Amino acid sequence: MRVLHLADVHLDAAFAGLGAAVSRRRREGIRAAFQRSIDLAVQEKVDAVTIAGDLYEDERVRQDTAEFLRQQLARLQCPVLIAPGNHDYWHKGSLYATMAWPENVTVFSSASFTAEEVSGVRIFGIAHHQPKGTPDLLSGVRAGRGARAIALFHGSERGQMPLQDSGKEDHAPFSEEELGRAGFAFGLLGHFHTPRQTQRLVYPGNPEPLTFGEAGERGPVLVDLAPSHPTVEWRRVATFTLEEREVDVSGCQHSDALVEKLEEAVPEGQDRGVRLRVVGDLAPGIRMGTTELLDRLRRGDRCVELVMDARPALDLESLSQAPDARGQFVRGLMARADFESPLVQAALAAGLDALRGEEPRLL
Ligand SMILES: [Mn+2]
Repeated sequence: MRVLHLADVHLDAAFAGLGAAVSRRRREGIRAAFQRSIDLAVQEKVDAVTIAGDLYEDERVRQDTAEFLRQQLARLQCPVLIAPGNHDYWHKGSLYATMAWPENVTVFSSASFTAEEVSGVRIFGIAHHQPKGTPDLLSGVRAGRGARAIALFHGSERGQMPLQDSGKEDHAPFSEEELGRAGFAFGLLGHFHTPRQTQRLVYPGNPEPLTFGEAGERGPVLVDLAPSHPTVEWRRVATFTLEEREVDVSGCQHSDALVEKLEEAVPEGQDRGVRLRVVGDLAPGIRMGTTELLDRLRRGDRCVELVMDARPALDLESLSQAPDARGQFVRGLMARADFESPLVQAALAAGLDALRGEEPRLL
């Protein structure tokens, strides 16, 4: 008994702040990754496709995407079981409730577990009915007697939140022990975007990268539910790659040199995104804000984000001539034999920050 398991596809995600053209390409990437997942399920002749929530984003999903979903799922000869999560929670106006889904698709709409039998295995699914505040879905649950029981739901394994993406809320918290106590041999889960696998559960992770910092294998998994410890294989379907690069801009004397240096670090190709961490000393003459820099770096609709960690370089010559406490402070330090030492340089930077009324940088 083999299933293709997916979660956290996030069709129609917003990708705010990347510009209209790039965010549209990213959404197309999500669709392509989903389509490839369905291709994979067809090729692998799996017994079922399971989806553990966040298939789409309720407040943003478009009719066009709904039609796309319907057409893709109808390509499958096998059952498709969907357990709605927090982003695609079940409600009367939801796509799940209002759309005519293909016959092979079952959307678990109840807020209690119900079972579907597939190839001699019972798959128990459950729906979130609200976008937040869903309690522990496993509490008091017993799978009962019968064929092997597998759980399919969207939830947060307790103790794993700190390892997951910042800003994630604790939706439907549960523990691995609870899965066992409830009589489930395995959990096909969703919610955590960072993939996770134990002997008793799997979080496949989002198939298409959604934010920077998502490295490693993620996306659909082929799960063989027959062995006592089910086996899990990750398959890559992503279209975009997102990289992070650090660029030291010390030595760039003017804004064009700065832009050129950063452009060199932007990878070629429309499906490669990069987050540039800008470090080093920014020449004193450069007065270029992040917005203006991004405008230039995103020419040709490239997928670029910036983290500005560069500090303005100190113009010691003019600082030492300042007719105030700053000038006195700088002249005092410059007179020292150990002026070039890291400690004095750090004291210089911290002192100037303090004299400007800023929080001193860390020594
Ligand atoms: Mn999600």
